Amino acid sequence: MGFLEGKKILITGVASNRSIAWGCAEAMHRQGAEIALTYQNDKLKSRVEDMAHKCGSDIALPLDVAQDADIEALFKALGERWDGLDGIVHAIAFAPREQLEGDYVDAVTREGFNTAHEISSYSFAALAKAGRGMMEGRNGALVTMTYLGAVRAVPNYNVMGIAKASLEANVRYLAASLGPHGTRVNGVSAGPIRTLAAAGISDFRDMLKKVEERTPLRRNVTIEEVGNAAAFLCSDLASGITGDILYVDTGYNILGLG
Ligand code: 0WD
Repeated sequence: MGFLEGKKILITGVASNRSIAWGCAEAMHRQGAEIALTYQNDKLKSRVEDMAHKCGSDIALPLDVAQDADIEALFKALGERWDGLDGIVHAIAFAPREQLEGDYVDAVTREGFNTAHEISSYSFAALAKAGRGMMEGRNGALVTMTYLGAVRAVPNYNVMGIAKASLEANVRYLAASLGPHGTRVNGVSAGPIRTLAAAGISDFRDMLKKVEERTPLRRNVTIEEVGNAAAFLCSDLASGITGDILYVDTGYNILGLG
């Protein structure tokens, strides 16, 4: 029996079979969870529906986190299928491409800053708020995906690093707010993985190579490994853990002079 048997988990941010969200969906399905997926736009609809089927689910719902109406409709639709919710995985981030290259001060704009924060950080609080009712008193958990750029200045990551710092603070504030209602909130800080979102970061290939050369385990992390950690955090095995950031990065974050 899997350690998520009987749990109902909503997973956002599946864009392809390379997505971290897909690693989470597969890992959680393996552990016996019932899965619901979301897709950002109509272009992704049939792909995400097929991926939901692979997890034994027929729940794939639209969600653009920039739209309050989408968030509201998502939980309404989910409520028609499920009597409660035990977990939400937030694996969504976006900044305009020109924000993610070159010098931070040259690149940053008011609009780029606001967009990065709205889509990559506020959306986590928005999902927590909208899902709160369905999760009340079920010992459920929220998990988001963050990156080392939240706490270190990483070349080209720029405004996304500041949005991730906001997201990590969001983890702590949400944990404090939802803990008394029986809901835990944590983040996974993943090492770099080649996904659609990562393709937008300038010199990403170079980043993968540098990590592989220097990190304690001498390899990059996989979506399966990140998914397994997220599955653990959503499970009752992690019942004492909230407000935390778990590094799943083959150890890179511990290095000083790598
Ligand atoms: O190296 C990496 N890939 C890392 C990613 C290292 C550490 C953390 N992360 C984080 C990302 O910042 C993000 O928060 O993991 C999360 C998932 O990212 P991913 O799996 O790397 O990327 P991807 O497969 O592209 O999925 C992210 C998806 C979007 O994909 P694209 O590339 O089409 O923007 O987030 C979704 C979208 O499907 N997304 C949205 N969903 C709903 N509403 C929105 C939106 N407005 N914007 C983006």
